[in-house]
Amino acid sequence: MRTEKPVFIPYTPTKLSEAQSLERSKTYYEYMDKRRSLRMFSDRPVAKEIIQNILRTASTAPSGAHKQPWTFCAISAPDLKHKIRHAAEKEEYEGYHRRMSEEWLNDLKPFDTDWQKPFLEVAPWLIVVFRKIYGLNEKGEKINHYYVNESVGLAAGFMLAAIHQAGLVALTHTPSPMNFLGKLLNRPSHEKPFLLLPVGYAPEDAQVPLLTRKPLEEISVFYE
Ligand code: IYR
Repeated sequence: MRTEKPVFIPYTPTKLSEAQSLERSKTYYEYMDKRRSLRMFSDRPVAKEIIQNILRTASTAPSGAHKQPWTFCAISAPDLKHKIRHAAEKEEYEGYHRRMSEEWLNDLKPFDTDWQKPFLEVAPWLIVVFRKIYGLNEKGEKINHYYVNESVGLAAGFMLAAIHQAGLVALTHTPSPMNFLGKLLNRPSHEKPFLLLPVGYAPEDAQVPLLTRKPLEEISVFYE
């Protein structure tokens, strides 16, 4: 039975004219359109405080019943990055040689990927996003979480935008299966790895595959 009354406080959004809204929406689109996934990184260090701010931004994402069902692990320790690289490469080797279909391998040709993942050691930080399938209260009792995949996907999107805003680059890497990450990072069994993001600065000679994005007409339908 509910005993406490919900508390509401005023919300004061930034007030903009229509012209300002138009300008800012366009500028932000053009800025975000510059974001690319990178598979190569500079070994230039990235200050911990920058990573902390990125994680704070990710945690501003909406979540089911505001349960915030995520844990973000940030790794700069070289020995741990080394272990993660080797465990990831072991799974990726299996993937490229046995698990992935002919069609899948063909679809990946434009990216020129293979089982080797040196960027997992070169990038100064690895961020591992975990989804918490349930929470625990102070007494160790289970707390329900809702829409965990959607919530964690949103947080990961906010994180990628924050990484871009900080002038850094990342790769949304999902070595499959990823359960080695929970083991190496000592996470409890109700936390499941969702995404592994190497994060750092782009190297001077960075290259990305020539890709285009679908035009608005192809990805949207307006009902006016
Ligand atoms: N996990 C592999 C394969 C891979 C799969 C997809 I879907 C990609 O968009 C890219 C790679 C790897 O990381 O190489």
